[in-house]
Amino acid sequence: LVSGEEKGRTVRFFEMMDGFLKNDPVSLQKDILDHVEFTVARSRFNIDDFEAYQGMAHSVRDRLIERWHDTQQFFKKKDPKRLYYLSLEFLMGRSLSNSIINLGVKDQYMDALNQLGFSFEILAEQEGDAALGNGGLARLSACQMDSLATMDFPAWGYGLRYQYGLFRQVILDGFQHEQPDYWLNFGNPWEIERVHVSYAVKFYGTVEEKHLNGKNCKVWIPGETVEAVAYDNPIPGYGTRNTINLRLWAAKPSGQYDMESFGTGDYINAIIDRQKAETISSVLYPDDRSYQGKELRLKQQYFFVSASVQDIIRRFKDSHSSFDKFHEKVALQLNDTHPSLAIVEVIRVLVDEEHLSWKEAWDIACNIFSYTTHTVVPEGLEKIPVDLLGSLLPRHLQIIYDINFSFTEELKQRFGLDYDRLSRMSIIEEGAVKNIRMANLSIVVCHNVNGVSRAHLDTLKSKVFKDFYELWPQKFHHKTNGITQRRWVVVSNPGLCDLITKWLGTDAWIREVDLLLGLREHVENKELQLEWRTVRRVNKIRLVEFIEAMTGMKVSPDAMFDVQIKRIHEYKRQLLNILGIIHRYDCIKNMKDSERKRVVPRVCIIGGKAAPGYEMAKKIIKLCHSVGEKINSDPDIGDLLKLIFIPDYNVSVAELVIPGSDLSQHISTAGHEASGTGSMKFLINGCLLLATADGSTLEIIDEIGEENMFICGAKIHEVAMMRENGEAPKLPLELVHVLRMVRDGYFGHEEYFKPLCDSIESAGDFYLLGHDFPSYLEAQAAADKAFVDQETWTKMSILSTAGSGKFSSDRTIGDYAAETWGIEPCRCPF
Ligand code: T68
Repeated sequence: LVSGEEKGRTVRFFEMMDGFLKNDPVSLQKDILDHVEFTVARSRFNIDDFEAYQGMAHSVRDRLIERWHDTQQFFKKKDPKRLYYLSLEFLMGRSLSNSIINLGVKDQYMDALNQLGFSFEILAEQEGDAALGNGGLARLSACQMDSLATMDFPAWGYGLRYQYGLFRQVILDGFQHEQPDYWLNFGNPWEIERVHVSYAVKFYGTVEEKHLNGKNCKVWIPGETVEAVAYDNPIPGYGTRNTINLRLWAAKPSGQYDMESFGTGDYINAIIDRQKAETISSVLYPDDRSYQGKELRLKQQYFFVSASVQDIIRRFKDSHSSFDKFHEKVALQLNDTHPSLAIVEVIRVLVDEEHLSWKEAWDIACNIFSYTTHTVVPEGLEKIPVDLLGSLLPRHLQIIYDINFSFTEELKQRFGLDYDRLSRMSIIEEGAVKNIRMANLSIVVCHNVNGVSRAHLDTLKSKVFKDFYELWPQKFHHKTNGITQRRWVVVSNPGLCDLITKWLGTDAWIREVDLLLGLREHVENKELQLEWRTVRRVNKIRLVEFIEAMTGMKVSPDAMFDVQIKRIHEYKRQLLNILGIIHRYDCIKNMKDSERKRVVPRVCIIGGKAAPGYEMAKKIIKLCHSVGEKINSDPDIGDLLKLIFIPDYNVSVAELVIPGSDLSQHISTAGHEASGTGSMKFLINGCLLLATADGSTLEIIDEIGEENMFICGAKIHEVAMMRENGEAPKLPLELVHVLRMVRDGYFGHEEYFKPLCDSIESAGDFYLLGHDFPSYLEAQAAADKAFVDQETWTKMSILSTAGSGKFSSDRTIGDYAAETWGIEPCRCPF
């Protein structure tokens, strides 16, 4: 409620501010120059590109903040059910282009910069990536934030503001080296520090039983307290005024003093000790699949969860006097189990601090939480040693035991004393080291458990969560992943964006992606085909220049650009790709001149990071370099084949590479990729896919037809059968020959590469490279054949874009909103 006096003051202030910020080129120029002079504190008479970027970024930030305020005010007034999206990783990439496009001011900024004598493209290049995440899971959360904002959902993201994002990959003599990514070095114009929004987060200590207000209560006396300070990152929607918030927490020493350590006179050491608190948010863990039960990782998880839960409850209490409506106003989404301590924290706060009964707190938790898993194998599930959790969070351990007690009682009622089942399903894993199974905890409490593709849900039901599916089939669902067409076409492929808009006669597809289907009716049109090829050619030339700048290699844009970019993993089988390239090289070497004329020239591009401790992945990177060196310098081969490794793969590299690729590879061993989202970015950009029938590829086949793709390899059920039978299939001769070349030192370093060869030839070939090699080569041959006929290729490319609508994160978010979160759009008036 706003008093008359306050209202009058607001109107007066608004008039003094001259209404909303103006977006005509002259106003933009003035704002940019003001920021250069007063925010960046550089002379406006001598501005370099970086300073101009900073000035521009700050002027965009002002416009974001304006809309952010309006949106938050509007949400406050309407008090809709809000979604809180908890993720330990957000891979946002750059913000400048995306922001001005979503704000609808790109053209005005282009004009303004031109008049000032700057090129937008050059300024955009000044920005570094925000890389607060590892791979698919983290980029998914970024795409989903964009969709939440665009679709007007009242949502908040919560995460951790790491000082060091994902490491930078430097290649020296073909080996990966990791360097720190101190991304905040030059300031970050996209965040707003909220020194007044901070919460104390407690660790360690003991739990005491106290009698308060006639009740027995547990009181947690912490051993350490750290302050969580909020940094807000506005996320603008496209075609709407709505700008939602991504709130990231940074750790700071607590304002509460431990008088004893200060009282002992060791003032300097007491300060230094307190400073150590900041390490909690200092660095992102670079392992994208394994869990090591490290104390710092657990601290990070609890730190961000505790601050977020306090913030959510504080916001709710601002406008509600009891918790009766909490479940009608709050939905909490767990992006994998990394934030699953939020479940325990909500129960703890409601019972210990808000004095609700256990039953009330339990019912609330069961109603508000949903969980999405990104894992396909039981070994990939997160476990935390009981001792570690008990010492860091003693009260939480008690609560977990209480939850487990009720749960196992329920199991006994249902299944009798089936001890095998009980031990499989228990939240506590017994053994030499007792562990807490975070997935079991999440499934027990969450009302909804989602997989990330149809095939993934099948695996969850039949393998990973089989027991739980039998108990609660109604909890299990899938929401096939998606990517945002704003970043992955509008920002990164403006040529294609304009072309699509021209042929559809509208740019409405940027919000309603299903309209892309309309391209199908024009697929036979020669004019469209020609324009399509022209746009793709321009993108390829841009990629050629980038490759030369990064690697010094000149490649021909006439060749087929064949790309595999993603984290390096044995199951993703970059090794299969490289062995295929060796085979191709060997074939060309042995060809007569007349045969060579028929070879389709290829530029093979591989990029991706290996987790620092993942030896096999690092060997794959080195093999790629050694093979590349040999092929690229072989005068016999010339432009027929090139192998390029693009170092330091990240979001902005992907934005450049994807629009310039002809063919992309998604060749995980079937059953190992939960979904895969890279394929969707290539698809919407009209790049053809060479893929195994795994994860979301199966749904892509349904949408665009197998005839428009190159599918190879064993199917999921075939892999399962081969594994069950324990058969090690006989390796095809072509593969044996290629492996022999590696073993014989054809590419040098034979000792170093030996484990790679052994993994296929003597260690059981777990990822089935041997089995899939022949059909992989066939798929590659089919791609060559199709590429020769450029008209057919172009049609396949157009049909790929046309059929990609299902794989927009707008569709995913719409499904989550309706089926899981129960939230409605809340659109801020313009
Ligand atoms: C990926 N998972 C899946 N995990 O592998 C991929 N894990 O199939 C899927 O498309 C994507 O999630 C989105 O659903 C990951 O990226 C991680 O990055 C990760 C990080 C830390 C710990 C465990």
